[in-house]
Amino acid sequence: MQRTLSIIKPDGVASRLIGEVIRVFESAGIRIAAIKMKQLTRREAEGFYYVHKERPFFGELVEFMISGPVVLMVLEGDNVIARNREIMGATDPAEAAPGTIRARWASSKQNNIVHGSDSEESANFEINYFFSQIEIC
Ligand code: FUP
Repeated sequence: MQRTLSIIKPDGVASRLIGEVIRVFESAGIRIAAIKMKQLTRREAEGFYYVHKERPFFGELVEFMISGPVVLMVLEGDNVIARNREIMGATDPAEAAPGTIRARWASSKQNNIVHGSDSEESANFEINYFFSQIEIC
């Protein structure tokens, strides 16, 4: 059993897609082990994306991530890190496979509805960044 961090980004929340995204995960047999809504502070968003801090899009990405509340979730299931990445689709919605969350609802590489950890190492960092052990069921 594996865990990963999923975020419904501000565009997903603003477009009232919280229920749709959770439906996709639950329909795929993925369990929601923790969930909360939060308005990220600039500091929290910068810390979360610190691996991207030298990238040209970092400033805009942080602005976007603090532009409204997000939904933070711990997903649990077999091979859930890779499965969630498949279900989300490619970063750029133009390249995302049909039926994926990003192909269906994302509008750009930045405004792409969801985040999902890309490795076990980042999943551990990201889950612990937002959740304490007692918040995970
Ligand atoms: P992903 O893992 O699919 O979310 O994509 P990356 O780790 O490559 O990028 C992290 C986030 O940076 C993306 F979700 C959105 C943002 N990004 C941009 O805003 N512009 C880009 O050109 C690439 C990524």
